[in-house]
Amino acid sequence: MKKRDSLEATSAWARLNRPQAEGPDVAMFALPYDGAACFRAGAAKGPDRIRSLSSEIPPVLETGQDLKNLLVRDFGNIPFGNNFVASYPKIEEMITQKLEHSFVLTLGGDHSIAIPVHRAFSQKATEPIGLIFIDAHTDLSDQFQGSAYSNACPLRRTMETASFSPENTILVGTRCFEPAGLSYIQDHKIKIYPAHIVAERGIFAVASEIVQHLSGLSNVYLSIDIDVLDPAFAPGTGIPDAGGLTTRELMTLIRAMDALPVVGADLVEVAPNLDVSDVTSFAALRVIMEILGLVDRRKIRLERYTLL
Ligand SMILES: [Mn+2]
Repeated sequence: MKKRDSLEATSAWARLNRPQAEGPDVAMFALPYDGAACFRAGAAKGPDRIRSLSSEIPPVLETGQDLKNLLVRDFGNIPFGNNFVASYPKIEEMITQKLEHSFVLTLGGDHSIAIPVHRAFSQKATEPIGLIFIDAHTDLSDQFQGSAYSNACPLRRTMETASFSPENTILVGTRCFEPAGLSYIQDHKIKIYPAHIVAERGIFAVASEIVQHLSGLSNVYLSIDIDVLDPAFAPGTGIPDAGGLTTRELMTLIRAMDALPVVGADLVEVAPNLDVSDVTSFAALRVIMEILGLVDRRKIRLERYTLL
């Protein structure tokens, strides 16, 4: 009863949710699945917790940007049966349907939920997609604990799609490398800004290089694992790895992507059961608001701000 209320409530998502909107600017989906978490589960409860807290925040960014004209529609939790991988085609279909008219923002769940989402973007795209993969981990294992669909594998699966590619992918905030992931990065010469480089060089310098590197593309996608943040800022996640970004750096980074045609995003791995005082969910809300801010500014500047 309560969940249904918050999903259909216009108070959700900083009072921006419009449950009846046709062709919204932003179509939000949640995939509350954490069956692929290779360590501690809990991210399945992330979307409901973030959604319920989202009524508590105002629709204005820290810069003073008011999002009141942005049409957001939460399509809720996508249903899947007992076999998540078997439901990929259904998920892909739901996402591709929305890509004609809307920026698609997907909430996880563990990071494996990005596999069908990225496949949907890849199928629908007519132009290559740049990927900014913001994560403590590389997620590039071909298999992990016997599964090709573990949350240690999503970036590897994405690299196998037609529209994403190593040359158009940039990793940010990385600090935990499985040897297989490290070799893949080296072999494919993937551009990477590990967390220590972000700390040394500053987020503005890194952001402007990212913009330069991807500026020739028509589509850019953000995949954000909340564990990119230092555990001090986001303790509520499956594998909190020390030495990460600050929430401030992450918000600044997203805002600096203004110069790129960002057409979609996912935010994953918020695990409320591992959280302290909801700080991770609230950090996720800040991230979501900055993403909405990107879409809002693009909408003001351009007629078309969806996938090409
Ligand atoms: Mn990840």
